[in-house]
Amino acid sequence: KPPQELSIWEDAQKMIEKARRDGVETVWDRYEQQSPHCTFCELGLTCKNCNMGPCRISPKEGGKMQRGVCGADAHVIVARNFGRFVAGGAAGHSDHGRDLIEVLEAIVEGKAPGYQISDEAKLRRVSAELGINVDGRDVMDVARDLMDICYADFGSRKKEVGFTCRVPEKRKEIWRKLGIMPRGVDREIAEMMHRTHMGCDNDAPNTLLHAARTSLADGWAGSMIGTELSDIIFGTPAPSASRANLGVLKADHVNLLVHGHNPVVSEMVLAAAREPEMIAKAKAAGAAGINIGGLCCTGNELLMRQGIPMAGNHLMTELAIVTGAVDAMVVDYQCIMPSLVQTAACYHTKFITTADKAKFTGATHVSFHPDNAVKQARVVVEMAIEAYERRDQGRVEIPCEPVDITTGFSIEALLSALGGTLDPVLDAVKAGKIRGFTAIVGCNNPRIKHDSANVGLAKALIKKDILVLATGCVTTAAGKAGLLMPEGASMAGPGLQEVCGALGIPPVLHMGSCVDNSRVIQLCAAIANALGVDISDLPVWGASPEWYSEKAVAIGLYCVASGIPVQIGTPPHITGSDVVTNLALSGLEDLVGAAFLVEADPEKAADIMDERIKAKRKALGL
Ligand code: BF8
Repeated sequence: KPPQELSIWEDAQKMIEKARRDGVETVWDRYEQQSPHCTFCELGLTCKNCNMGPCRISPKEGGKMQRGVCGADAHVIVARNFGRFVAGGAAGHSDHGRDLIEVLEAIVEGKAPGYQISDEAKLRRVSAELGINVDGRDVMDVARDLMDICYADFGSRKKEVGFTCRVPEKRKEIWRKLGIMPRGVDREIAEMMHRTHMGCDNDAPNTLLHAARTSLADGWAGSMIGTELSDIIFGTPAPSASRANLGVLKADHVNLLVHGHNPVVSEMVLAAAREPEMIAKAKAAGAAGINIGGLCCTGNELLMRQGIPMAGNHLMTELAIVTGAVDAMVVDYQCIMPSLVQTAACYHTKFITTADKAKFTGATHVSFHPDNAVKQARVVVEMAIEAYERRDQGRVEIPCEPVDITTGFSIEALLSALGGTLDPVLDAVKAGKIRGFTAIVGCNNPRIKHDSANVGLAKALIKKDILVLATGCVTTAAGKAGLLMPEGASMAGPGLQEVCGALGIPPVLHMGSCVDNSRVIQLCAAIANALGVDISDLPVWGASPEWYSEKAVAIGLYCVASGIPVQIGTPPHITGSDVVTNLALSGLEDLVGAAFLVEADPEKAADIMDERIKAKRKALGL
């Protein structure tokens, strides 16, 4: 396919062309090789959970193969597969959250040189919320108690995870009645694996309810702990200016890209790159300096807190290397295409892994732990400088100029911009200037023209005076489209334009990484609490038009289970079961007050979302 059909962006199109010239395979090539995909698998009708199989169920009713060898029917198999998919996503976010607890533990024990408590006020505020006595106590004593409470949220000893203290009482009652109150992160994930073992939970709706519980443990515990501890350790984001697209790479600098998710690694690499000694080494190697750029979610983490520019999102990661200007890419875990090892090998790029739980054959492994991170970060930066010396400037092509963006809209930053209370925003909602909110989150997927739906939906919604919040890979998409700048409000409807003008904010607010979708649910809960209603009463949506990952499904499900309906561009592998599909698209509405909408067309999706927002506003008397 011509590059213009694969991505909406000039930088992507140019680099796809260059990859073809350079003989480098990309995700789009492999997608084509894999197409058409297996129909059984697409429908969710294959089961590999035991060694009597693998089995597949015929989608034709009445045909042969209506049950697996064990007797499981299509509904049970689809629900089991979906449950494990959600468990995978919840595990990813939550294990990331646990890594932050381990860093906090190392700080408390004095074994984490380079890490510190950067936001003591937030440490005390969050700890107090969780019932810890903070008055007059030493910061490290409070931190130790917070660490203990967070660890306990992963276990089996709680009836309700700690941050459910933020959830409106009405919502908690729904969860208790349905038996989906999250008790412990590891517990719900392990129970999901147990239930989907052969011969356990053989009732599809029952399995799906536990999938919801598992996702809630992610959103209200694993991810929320990840966000809150990241803020405490690295600082709570505040609005700042930055830039995005492949133009953030600099031909005359050592370019070091951080990719993955956890700021535990990327923050330390950034700190090392800023050391005068490292800059001197880069200059001695002939470079003008060291340029750190972000990819994917750890890029979001550095962007939110440090204003570090964003080189690209998920489908840009290979293309960044294709510029020939990336000297090193350092990664931790999640969403890192295994292909990057081969892409890097086509150039001079050093590909460096850092997490012992995410090694890549062929990569250089520099093992990061809280006690050695400062030292290892220097090793990484030195490797980038060495690679710069091998760079062939004749192969370098930086395809465009960067665009300006603004970032850093944590809840704390929003509140402080609004004078300490949500009232100005609520007033704008009541006056109809802001008609509702949508968090557009998640990924890219080669099934969909890169960023076409992410940008298309954001533009369609702001035109309807719906304020958009962006996280994850949607951030870069929105930024490249000019939607993260106050001037982007010119693309919004008149009401939103007025509010953005008055507050000096963009029509799309960057709230962080995918783990930071916890900020979105926290904000929804805070608005619901302020209005004395349930989250499902609010004129809000979640959306993930180009999602691809298990984590995105976990996010979608915890939003729905929290009362926030979610639009997705493509369905997960559940359509082989009408029981499961109907539950996802409508049945959940009766149970939790929200459901999924599958609509690939951004304009159509925006219209449907708008109708619901109208209905919710009316029910609230607005
Ligand atoms: O957690 S948005 S492609 S990078 S899964 Fe991955 Fe999707 Fe990007 Fe971050 Ni989230």
